[in-house]
Amino acid sequence: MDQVFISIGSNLGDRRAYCKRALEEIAGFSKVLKVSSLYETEPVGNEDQPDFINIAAEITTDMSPHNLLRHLNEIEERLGRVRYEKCGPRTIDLDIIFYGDLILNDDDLIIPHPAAHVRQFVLEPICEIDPDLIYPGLGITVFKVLQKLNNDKKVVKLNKLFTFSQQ
Ligand code: PH2
Ligand code: MG
Ligand code: MG
Repeated sequence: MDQVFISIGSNLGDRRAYCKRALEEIAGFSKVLKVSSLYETEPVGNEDQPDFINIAAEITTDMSPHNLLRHLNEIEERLGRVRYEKCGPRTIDLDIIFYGDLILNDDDLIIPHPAAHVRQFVLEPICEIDPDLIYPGLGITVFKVLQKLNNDKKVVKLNKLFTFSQQ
């Protein structure tokens, strides 16, 4: 089964609680291998919004990428995400960053996530749990990709969310 990396973000309401609930729901249909610490991160893109909590999770699943995306979108809906504006504030955002070494360019799903290589708030949590991972399509480790970034936005590592143990 492929190793899949999911980026979790929240910047509305009880951000930690939304992240925790999203992880629990993800664990309901996949095997969660690793969860990063929480990171408090300054918004990128639309800067006029609250800081995010970002986390990375490494999972395995036998779901296809599109089926996984559908499940993640359903969790976003259950956790009250409303899409007011692109890149605007949200209770929860669940993005597929890597799906094994797959490279996919469909209209509704691009893997690796098209902006992941320039986003510290995505790369740093992934690097914490798997720094030696080769970035599909770039052929260098995520650690190297992170090193090359000049990001001036705040990304602060907080405590671990919780020890995630799955039966
Ligand atoms: N997500 C975005 C846009 N900007 N900034 C931070 N810090 N964290 C995010 O998760 C984030 C963002 C679009 O999905
Ligand atoms: Mg996103
Ligand atoms: Mg998203």
